[in-house]
Amino acid sequence: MQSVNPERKKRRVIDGPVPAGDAYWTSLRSIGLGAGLHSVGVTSVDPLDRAREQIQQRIDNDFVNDMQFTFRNPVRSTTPSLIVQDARTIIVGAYSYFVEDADEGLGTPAHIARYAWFDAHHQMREALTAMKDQLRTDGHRAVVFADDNAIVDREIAYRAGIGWFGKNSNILIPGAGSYFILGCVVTTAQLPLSEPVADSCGTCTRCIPACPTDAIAAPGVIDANRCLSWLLQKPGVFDRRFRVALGSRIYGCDDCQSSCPHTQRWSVPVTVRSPVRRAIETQWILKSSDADILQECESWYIHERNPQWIRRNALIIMGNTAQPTDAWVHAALQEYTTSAEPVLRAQAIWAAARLGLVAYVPQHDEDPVVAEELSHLPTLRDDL
Ligand code: B12
Ligand code: SF4
Ligand code: SF4
Repeated sequence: MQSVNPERKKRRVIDGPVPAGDAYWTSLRSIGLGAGLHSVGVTSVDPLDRAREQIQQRIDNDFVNDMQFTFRNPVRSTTPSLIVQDARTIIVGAYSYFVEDADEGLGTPAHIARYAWFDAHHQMREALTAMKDQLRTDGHRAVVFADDNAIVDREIAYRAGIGWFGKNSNILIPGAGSYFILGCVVTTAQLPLSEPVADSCGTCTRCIPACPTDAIAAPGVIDANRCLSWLLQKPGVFDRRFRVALGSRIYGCDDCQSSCPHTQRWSVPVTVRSPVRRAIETQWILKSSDADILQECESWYIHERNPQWIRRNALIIMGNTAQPTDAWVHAALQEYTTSAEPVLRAQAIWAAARLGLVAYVPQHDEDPVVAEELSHLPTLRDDL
């Protein structure tokens, strides 16, 4: 999720008549679909009023929990006309990230959510770029935004008729589910606007109880204080209340989508042009160098590119899923219960207590974060 878009610097001046209208849209549409997008649609650059109001409500209801992204500057991220001079329309594209499941055969897997199994963003950006290039060739200004804090993607996708807002807050595409990422091309071209599609959740509410932490506060409303997808990215000690629920997740969470009947039934397999990786060995994370972790997790959002947040998550997974008899667990506890980083010391102490390896739990620690952990030690894991 980047905040700086280098393409915005490249501006072109429009001379004379430029192509527009229905026939032009038909040709752009086939370029986008031909480049791998599953669906495309068009919306205006009118302000995203509903998204702005909802962002403000999330802030007022204390659902944001230090997230920055589109919440940092809500007016900017909901005013598309500000991001490309004289823009008239936004072409929105959806790119599938669905790949068939398979066992990675790892001893203690740290599971990755589907959207990060491969670099889907790179593939989507290429597809959007194909449309952008055509627009520029035809004399329009056109800029690609893919998971960029400058614009609220789901709201423009809804307006462009890509799909409806599911109760899990994702955009669901009719007959294709929600395993899609979204991006757009903001352009000066005048194109026919698409119509939003009707809600098809109906009376279904399956995703709400499927969330392991009750993070769906109301239909379409996520409380980031409880959402594992955010807590895995957030810096600091992992919220104690949700460590057990984290299970073996290392990055992202799929439960509110994998529980959805539309997504279960209709997901659209994508052709992947890079290696697919569904999980990483937990042991590997805990013994690898900073450089190796950052390289392995290159496309992930990692706060300040600091690998300690990935190690923190791996320590929780170890506490939740590893066997206390494994030699690597002892090596990791030895290293991390004496780490210079209080956050890692605290998480390692939690894992040691969960695994019943209390010999690694110190009596005292001067650091307030670790001292707090020592006064809230968890009970032994149920299966041990
Ligand atoms: C911040 C963020 C997060 C945060 C907060 C999520 C959230 N719901 O706000 C965290 C880190 C938790 C997160 C998690 C995930 N994210 Co995210 N995230 C973003 C980001 C950067 C901004 C989202 C935003 O602005 N939210 C603002 C709030 C107000 O929007 P909203 O929650 O969607 O609210 C809308 C609905 O409530 C709707 N609405 C209003 N009234 C009503 C009433 C009803 C009944 C309903 C149903 C809806 C509804 O209108 C609101 C405004 O549009 C976008 C990228 C971008 N630049 O837009 C990606 C994005 C939303 N994330 C995405 C993905 C893939 C995910 C994950 C699936 C990743 C994973 N596997 O872990 C999870 C899904 C969690 C979930 N259920 O939302 C995709 C979504 C694709 C899709 N098909 O919808 C996006 C668009 C990235 C991308 N470019 O593809 N994400
Ligand atoms: S991503 Fe996971 S934790 Fe977040 S709302 Fe969905 S199911 Fe709940
Ligand atoms: S599980 Fe049901 S309620 Fe939730 S998004 Fe899917 S169809 Fe909608």
